[in-house]
Amino acid sequence: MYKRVLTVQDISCLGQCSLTVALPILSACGMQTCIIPSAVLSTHTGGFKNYTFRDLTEDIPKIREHWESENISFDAVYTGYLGSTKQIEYVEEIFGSLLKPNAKIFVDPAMADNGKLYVGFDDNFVREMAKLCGKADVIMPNITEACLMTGQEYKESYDKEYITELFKKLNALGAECIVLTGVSYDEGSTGVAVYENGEYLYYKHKKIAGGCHGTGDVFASAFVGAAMKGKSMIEAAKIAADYTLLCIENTVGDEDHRYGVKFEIALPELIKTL
Ligand code: PXL
Repeated sequence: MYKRVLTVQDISCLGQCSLTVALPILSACGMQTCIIPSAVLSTHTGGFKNYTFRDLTEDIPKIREHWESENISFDAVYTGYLGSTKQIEYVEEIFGSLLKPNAKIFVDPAMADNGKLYVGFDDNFVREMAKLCGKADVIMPNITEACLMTGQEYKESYDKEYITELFKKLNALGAECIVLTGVSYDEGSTGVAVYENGEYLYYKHKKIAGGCHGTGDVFASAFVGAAMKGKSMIEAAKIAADYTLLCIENTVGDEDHRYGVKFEIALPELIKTL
């Protein structure tokens, strides 16, 4: 049961997202967690100005080659925020060379939210990310990312038919299993919709007003950890959603903590549920 997981995403030195979230959460889930930092930023790009950005793109193939020469392989790879289409290409090389035969590929196409692309991304990046999603076993987009990758119109309010349509289009990209976050059919609730083997499943939970940065990464990391612990997709989605909710509850209203969620103090709860 001791699995080795590789996660490729940036290090935002402050801001509780990407690797500073994925590494502790996956470790807490009992995974040997190996990392490839795609870039080092002083903070994440949402809400801070003048952040530094050290691009580590050219280190990715070098790290891969070294590990190949050492016969290292992984039970799973989980990609998050990637800084360029070149990085997507290098990640595809990792899929082809560092995975055990039945390894799982999880892709979080972290590039947009609330109907908008994050700073620094363009349509070409979206196209390449859609191709990367086609190579994954499980993808974990939010509705904005799903719409951008499929060309479906982004809507703030929608029905189950709209989500089912989105699933069909994402499935046509090649993704077998889809975990769609932030699916809300009424004012007071939101949830996670899971599509697997043509089946639609939904886990509804309460919606907390205000929202916090980095919750997509918290959810995706806990989801990957739970799934690699052997939980079914919908069970893993429930565990990850409940944990993320707890992290948000611990954080909203704290004016000194505008940049991420206090996920650390909720880790014991996550561990208990696993
Ligand atoms: O949480 C996603 C994320 C990861 N990494 C960086 C980001 C963001 C979202 O804005 O800016 C650098």
